[in-house]
Amino acid sequence: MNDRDSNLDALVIGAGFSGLYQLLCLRDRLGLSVKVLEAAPDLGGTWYWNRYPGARCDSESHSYCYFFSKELLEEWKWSERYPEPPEILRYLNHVADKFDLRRDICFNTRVTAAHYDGAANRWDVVTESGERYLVRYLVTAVGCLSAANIPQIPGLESFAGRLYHTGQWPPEGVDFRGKRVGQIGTGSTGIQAAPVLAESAAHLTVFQRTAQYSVPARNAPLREEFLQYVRERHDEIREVVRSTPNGHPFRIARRKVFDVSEAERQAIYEAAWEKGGLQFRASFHDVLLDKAANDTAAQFIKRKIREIVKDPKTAQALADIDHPYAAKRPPIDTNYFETFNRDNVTLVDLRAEPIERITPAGIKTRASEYALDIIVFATGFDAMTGPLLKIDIRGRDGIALREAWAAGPSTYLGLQVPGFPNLFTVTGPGSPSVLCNMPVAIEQHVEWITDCIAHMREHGIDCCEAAAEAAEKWGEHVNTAAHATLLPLATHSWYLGANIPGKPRVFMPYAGGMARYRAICDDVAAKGYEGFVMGRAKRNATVNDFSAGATIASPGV
Ligand code: NA7
Repeated sequence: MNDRDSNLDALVIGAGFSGLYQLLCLRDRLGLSVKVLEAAPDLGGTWYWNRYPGARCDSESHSYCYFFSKELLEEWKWSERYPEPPEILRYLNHVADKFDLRRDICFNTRVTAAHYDGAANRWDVVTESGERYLVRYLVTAVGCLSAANIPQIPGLESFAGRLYHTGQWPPEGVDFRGKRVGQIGTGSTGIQAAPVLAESAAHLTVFQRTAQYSVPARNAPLREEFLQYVRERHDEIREVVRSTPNGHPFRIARRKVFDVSEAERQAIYEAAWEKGGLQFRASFHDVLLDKAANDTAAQFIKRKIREIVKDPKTAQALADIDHPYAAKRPPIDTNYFETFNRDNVTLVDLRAEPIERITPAGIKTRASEYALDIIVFATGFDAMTGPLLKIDIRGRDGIALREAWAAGPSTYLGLQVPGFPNLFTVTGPGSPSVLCNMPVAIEQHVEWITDCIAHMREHGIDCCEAAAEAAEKWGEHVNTAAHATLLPLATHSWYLGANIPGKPRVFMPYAGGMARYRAICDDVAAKGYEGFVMGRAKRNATVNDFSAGATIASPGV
């Protein structure tokens, strides 16, 4: 093992949207010495790994970007309404070049452990190849959806063909021509992948456990007039993404579902369907708040599915959706339902015939055996907590994060965990994160963390830690915010951790809305970081001996 590198102030784990901006803020705004450690051979985070066929961003490109630099906004031009991974990677590379970020990123460097050394008030960070760093501040920028979930189906290792997970896609791509392909999973990813796989595979068999709603994305190249509009209105767009609950560049309608007549309602849904995208969800104010209101949107989409899909049995299986619309992450698609009208595509309804095992030749369900050359797992992620728990993170007194979160994640504002001083978690559980257009959530977190560290340095504070009481109250608030919506009614959603066997069922993202969350965070900071214990760690003493004057205040919720 190498000697510890103690010359850095801060380490950032991950070089996606979060890590790049966090590096820029800590290095160029605060003047800290910082390095980013990234497991992949290149930058991009989610977009480095998710290069499966059909992969696209579900946020509209003109809002899927950083807003901190006017110059950056003005010089970048997106080509499509929803960009594909190569274009997003080009954008992130442009950002990295413009701000000279690469020189402080170590690629192919996976962090395996991070232990808090109380005596030194430093994080002792270890990588897979044995490098060690001793730093004051540790920021995780590991993403919410980066720990791939490959379900442990019996016989998995016996399969004689090739297996791929969409979130670990080989950069060189996969040739599906002439192959019998099985796709397990019909979430946002599977819904994007199936139409593209069907175009090149000899046959595609889609294994569906839970039917999902989907609305057409209506992707298209961006016309010059639109680009011109965006160029002239960056401030306005920025204002919208910062003031709407989901950080998207459109506002949620004020009208409620039953404020309008049945005919008017259908016309509104029809127009939203034609327009496409996540905006469908914003057609009425109460779609995600009132079950009867939600039913009208659900019925509209189910009717569309039955109209599109010609085979009545397949249509029935696709439209047999058991949860409210948008209670699971709502996918958007390009010809997903139409794909089931192709001769080379079959839907297998796993509710009727569950998978029994994977065999050398394919997938065996209760009713049949499907011969396959390739299986694509579009089975999602151990979301939000998974990427953090993959690292052996230990806080004060050697407490493991895994132990601290045995009953589910506990954080204050999704930014810090009690018992883990100076550890900041960008888009951690308990923050809006996945319920928001991600770059908007990321920018807010990165800037808040930067301001917090600046505050510490200005005031000679060298230790910041979420107070246990504040985290407890915040956890209650996160739970209350979720239950004010229909989101918890999808009892099998990954928002609740329900997709991972044995994972505690806790609603993880903050559903109170990004704008409200931003106001809470700003208020906490304005009140001297209320709910955080700010202190000076005594030299040669354990860090929980804070200097006199450290405050534990109640959280600002
Ligand atoms: P999701 O949304 O978690 O979808 C995973 C899909 O895989 C979903 O249809 C699951 O069915 C299915 N699945 C998971 N495990 C199994 C097993 N064991 N057998 C059969 N089917 C299974 O992941 P995505 O990658 O699509 O999307 C993740 C996010 O990325 C997305 O929300 C966007 O934010 C971007 P289930 O519904 O659990 O019955």
